[in-house]
Amino acid sequence: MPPTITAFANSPDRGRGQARDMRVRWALEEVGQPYDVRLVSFEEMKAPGHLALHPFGQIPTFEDGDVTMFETGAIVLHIAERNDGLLPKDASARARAIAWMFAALNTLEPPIIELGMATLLERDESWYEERLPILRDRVCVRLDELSRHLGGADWLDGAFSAGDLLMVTVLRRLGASRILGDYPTLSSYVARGEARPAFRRAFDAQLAVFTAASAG
Ligand code: GTB
Repeated sequence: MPPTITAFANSPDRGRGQARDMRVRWALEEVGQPYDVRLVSFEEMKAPGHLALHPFGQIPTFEDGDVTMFETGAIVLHIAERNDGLLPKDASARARAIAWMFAALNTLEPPIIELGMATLLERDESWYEERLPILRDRVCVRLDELSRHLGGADWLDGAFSAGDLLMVTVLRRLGASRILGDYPTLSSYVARGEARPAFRRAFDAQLAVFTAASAG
C-alpha cells in the first residue's frame, strides 16, 4: 500500500502550490514513491476522525503502514531518511542538510508567514502602514543573508537536498509580495527548484485537484 497524505479538497490558494501538502508531494516525487491523496474539507479537518491524525486539525498528514504523522518538516525528514535522494550519505553533509531544513522552517518561514498574514488579514488596521515596513525589513534581513550564503551556487550545500526542497517552498510564499524580485540570486534558486521534474509533477497533481473541484 502506498502512503496516503491529506490535502485541501478546496485549496484557498486555487492550486498555486502554496498549501503545505505541496512539500510532501514534492518529496515523495523526488524519491519516486507513489502516494494516495485523501482530500478533506475544512469541516472534516476539524472533525474527530482527522483530529486523531492531526491534533491541530490541519493538512497535510502522512500515513504509511503503522506510521501516522503530521508537521511537514517531520514528514519530509521521515521520507528523506527512508529513501535515497534527499539527504547526502556522508554524515557531516547529512547533518548540514538537516540544519538547512530547520533553517527553512525556523529562521526563514516565520517572518515570511508573518508578513503574508499581515498583508492578508491586517490591511484595515490603523497600524498596518506603520507595521508593514517592519515586517518587510525582517524578511529582507534573512533574504540578504541567504542570498549571500548561496552566492553563485545552485543549492544551499552541495547537491540538491531536503533542505533546498523546504527552502524553495518557503521562499515561494513570497510570490505575492514581489520581494523576491529584488533578489535575483534567490529568484533563480526558486526557479531552479520549480524546474525539477519532481516539483512539476507535484505541482500538477495539486493543481489537478483545484481544477477538478472548480469544474464540479
Ligand atoms: N506547521 C504545520 C506543517 O508544516 O505541517 C502547518 C500546517 C498548516 O499550516 N496547514 C494549513 C491548514 O491546514 C494548510 S497549509 N490550515 C487550516 C487550518 O489551520 O484550519 C497553509 C496554507 C493555507 C493556505 C494558503 N493559501 O491559500 O495560499 C497557503 C498556505
